[in-house]
Amino acid sequence: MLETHFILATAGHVDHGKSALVKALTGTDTDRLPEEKARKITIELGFAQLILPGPKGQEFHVGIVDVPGHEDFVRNMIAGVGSVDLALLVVAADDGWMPQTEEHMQILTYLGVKRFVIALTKSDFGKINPPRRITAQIRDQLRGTASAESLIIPTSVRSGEGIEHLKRALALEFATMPPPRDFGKPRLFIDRAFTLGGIGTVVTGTLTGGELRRGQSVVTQPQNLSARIRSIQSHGHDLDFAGPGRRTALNLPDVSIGTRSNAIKRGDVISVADLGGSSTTLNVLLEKSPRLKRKDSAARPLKNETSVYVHHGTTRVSARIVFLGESALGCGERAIGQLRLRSPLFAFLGDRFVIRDPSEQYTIAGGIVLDPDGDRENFRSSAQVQLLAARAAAPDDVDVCLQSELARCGFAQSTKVLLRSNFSADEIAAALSRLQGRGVRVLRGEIAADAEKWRDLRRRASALIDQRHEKHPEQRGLELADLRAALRDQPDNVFEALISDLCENGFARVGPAIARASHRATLPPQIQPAAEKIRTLLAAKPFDPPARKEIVQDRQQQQALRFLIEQGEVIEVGRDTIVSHESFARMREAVIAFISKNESATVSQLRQELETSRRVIVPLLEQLDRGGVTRRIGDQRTLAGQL
Ligand SMILES: Nc1nc2c(ncn2[C@@H]2O[C@H](COP(=O)(O)OP(=O)(O)OP(=O)(O)O)[C@@H](O)[C@H]2O)c(=O)[nH]1
Ligand SMILES: [Mg+2]
Repeated sequence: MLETHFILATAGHVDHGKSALVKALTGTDTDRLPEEKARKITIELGFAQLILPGPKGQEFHVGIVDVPGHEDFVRNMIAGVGSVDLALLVVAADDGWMPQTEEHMQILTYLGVKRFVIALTKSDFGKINPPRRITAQIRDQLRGTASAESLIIPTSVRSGEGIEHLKRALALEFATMPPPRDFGKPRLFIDRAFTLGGIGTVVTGTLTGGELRRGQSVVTQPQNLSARIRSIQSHGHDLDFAGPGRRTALNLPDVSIGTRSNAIKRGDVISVADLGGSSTTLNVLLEKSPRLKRKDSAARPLKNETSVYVHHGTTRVSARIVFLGESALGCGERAIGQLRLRSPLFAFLGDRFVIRDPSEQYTIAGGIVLDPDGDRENFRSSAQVQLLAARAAAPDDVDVCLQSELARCGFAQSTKVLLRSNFSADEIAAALSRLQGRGVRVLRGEIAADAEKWRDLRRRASALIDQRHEKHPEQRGLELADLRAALRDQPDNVFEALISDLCENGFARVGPAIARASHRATLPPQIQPAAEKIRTLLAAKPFDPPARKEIVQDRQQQQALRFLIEQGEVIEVGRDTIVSHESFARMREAVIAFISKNESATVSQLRQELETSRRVIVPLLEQLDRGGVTRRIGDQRTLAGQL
């Protein structure tokens, strides 16, 4: 049977019957704490499982998160609804749309929840307040929203009315929804962390974005702490792996619970190592709900430099808001800004968040992360402003996000670009190939580059090579090490991609240098006499020429010698020993002939045979050893091929 996993969260005003409804649907009492029992309200998140048959024989395994409705616990409510597929918004028939019904609705909207089913609870109170009137009030509240057409189902846990209808309605809703996205980037936002005797640390949360496996190494963010998953459970069942949309418990025996940097706690995120780290500056698109009523305190314009709480995943951190342009954000408005966080968050491009005031009384805004690696100093640089403007208009468009990233940074490793985003590696790769030739270039399959920035880099490189040819026509080209230093040390793979790109476009590698393919090194006339002098000196005593420093004494001679070496006419035998190519070949033959005849020979025998000096023969033999011609055994040389 096809099992699909979804997460549903309740929402709605205090005392409207959320927990009672979850109990009627699942049999689970989600209010477990003594304080919850005593006060008859929900304080902490509660969890239950509902298995629903689908219309086509499928089975929906629904993890339910039951949230508190009381205004003092909105913080817990937000932590429960960070990664939900569907909201079950509860409105009591005897009370109607109330302040936390509204606040929860705004929070869910800020967090991007698009699917709602509305339960009109306590329908047994219908005589006091006819359901039709409340239904009309609810429709009124939903008008113009994504949830305007949501089903409104009267229910009563007293009479049992509507419970089966609600189950069918939920199943039909799930049947039209795609399963939670698996984009290969798992994150489990921890909502509970505790220690079990004999088992050790256990954390629970809603898993999103990818899979986690038993035995897998994971990393806890933001403290970047490694751990290994010993076991996984979901709703009390052991699993080999868990996927997105599942309530998930992980046993992490290697780490302890606490607030120190080597411990984990509620609010932290379990993820995998290759997704980068956390950051303390987020560039974001902020919005303030158009639903806020002008007289509400929450409706006051959000001013630049305000201190707020940012709620992301199951955590919240203090932050200062800095707008890019505006001085304040009013209801129904959007603005690009930067969240300067007091402590780091593990956020992705595309993540949503909620903003509350510092006294934690009001939900005042929400938004979406446009760039998880904000830069405080360069926030208003033109490259940054362009990136933010493009993404603010289309934060879910992978092409836009990719193009803007490359336009800002120039080049990046194609497997690392947009790593901390809600796009999968496949989506990014597909976007890269779509954008090839449209402002983006992919080089050697591994470097993604902004086409214009790449052209610039190539232009700079070819200008440097041409300059070298012009200034030093006697040289074979520009040494790669010099080119790299002049281009301010690009990373290895960018530099290699640049060299191969140049080599496909009119340049060629010549040993450790690069040159125009058409370049032929020539000695300028004023240096030719110096070259002649070197030739003459080397030819006078071909096997025992003078030391290099005696041959080369001025700049012109240095230039001439470099030319002769690069052309292969002169061989550098040792640091202070040069011989002509012809002499080198003859000495090599003589060494081979002598050893062939005698099986082996000492340095001194070979020196006498060649009538040369130790200064020449020692480095010559070392070079022949390195070249695989001879082999040194003790103080004897044999031919390398003999053994
Ligand atoms: N008559 C009647 N009472 C109900 C119904 N559903 C819930 N109640 C009562 O309403 C009260 C509140 O119910 P809860 O389920 O705790 O409400 P809640 O929305 O979970 O409250 P918080 O979690 O604190 O926000 C309880 O006394 C329930 O017995 C119903 O369908 N009919
Ligand atoms: Mg409750």
